[in-house]
Amino acid sequence: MAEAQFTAETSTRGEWVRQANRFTERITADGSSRWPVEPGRYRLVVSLACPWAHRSVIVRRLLGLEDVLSLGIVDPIRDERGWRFTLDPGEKDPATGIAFLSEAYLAADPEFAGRYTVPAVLDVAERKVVTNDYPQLTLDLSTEWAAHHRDGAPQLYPEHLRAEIDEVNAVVYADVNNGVYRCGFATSQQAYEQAFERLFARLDWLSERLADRRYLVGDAITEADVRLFTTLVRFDAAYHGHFKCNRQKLTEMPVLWAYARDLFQTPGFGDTVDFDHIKRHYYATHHQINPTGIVPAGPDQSGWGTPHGREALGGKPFGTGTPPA
Ligand SMILES: N[C@@H](CCC(=O)N[C@@H](CS)C(=O)NCC(=O)O)C(=O)O
Repeated sequence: MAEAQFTAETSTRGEWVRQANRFTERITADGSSRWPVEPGRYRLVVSLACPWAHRSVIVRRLLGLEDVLSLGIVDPIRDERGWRFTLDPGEKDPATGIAFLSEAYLAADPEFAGRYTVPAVLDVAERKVVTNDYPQLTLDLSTEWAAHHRDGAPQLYPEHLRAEIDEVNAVVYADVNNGVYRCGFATSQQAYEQAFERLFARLDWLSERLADRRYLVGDAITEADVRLFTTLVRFDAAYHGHFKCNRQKLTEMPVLWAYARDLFQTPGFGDTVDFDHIKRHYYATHHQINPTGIVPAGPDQSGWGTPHGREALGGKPFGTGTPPA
């Protein structure tokens, strides 16, 4: 399946073009969509390997939504039927009873012929996908789910910073979050080199931006930091080798490395990272890139806990709020 999809999402010039999100319904506070916010009704299904899913895991934890929105974690290794609940007892998701994420996609749309992707939010009782629209999902956790946030939850998408957050997110998405995939999944030298140039030019821009400010927008963590973090934390473990994003390692870009360590050491970030799932997923499931499926033993991850010195730049990670427990 991976091979076929790979071809389907490659342009004639060898560029990787990501499929659109198919299920874009929203879960809303006022119930104006078909799907009202309701504690216990929905389940967030993720792979801990996936950067798009990882965003939602971080935001859910930062906002303290664990008790109202449950979490299902799939096996980092997909088989030809896609994501599986093989980590759970009986190899079924305990909340919905499904064995494959595809069951929930096909329940929502029997004709669905795209990739079955994470993150996906399921209606537990109906066992079907409500949304796989990952960019909207985390924003909605900040806004639509506000009535259920924990005391002291940070403002990840504050109104007065939204325009700037959106602007940063757009370039980080195009050049960095998706840029690493465009490097890794390119099938022509030229497409790879173009993606590579754009990626590292943007990382240089980010290094400059973050040299004298602790966070990307404002002086506390926001959605923009969450989105950049999930790519940076995978950089040396997966993208540098597997996707050939190798002008430098993250550990060789001093500002970004300190910034990433600062976030890693912030509750809600590092404690949601699973390097084992990350490495096994990338190296063992993209057969077109790594046919042997051998998962590298490195890199040494011990540097993540070392002092970063960025407190000196000021800013407070949670603003007027507090860290999650
Ligand atoms: N929904 C987006 C982004 C989410 C995404 O790509 N998730 C990956 C994991 S990082 C996935 O679930 N892939 C499943 C597949 O390719 O079959 C997409 O379709 O490209």
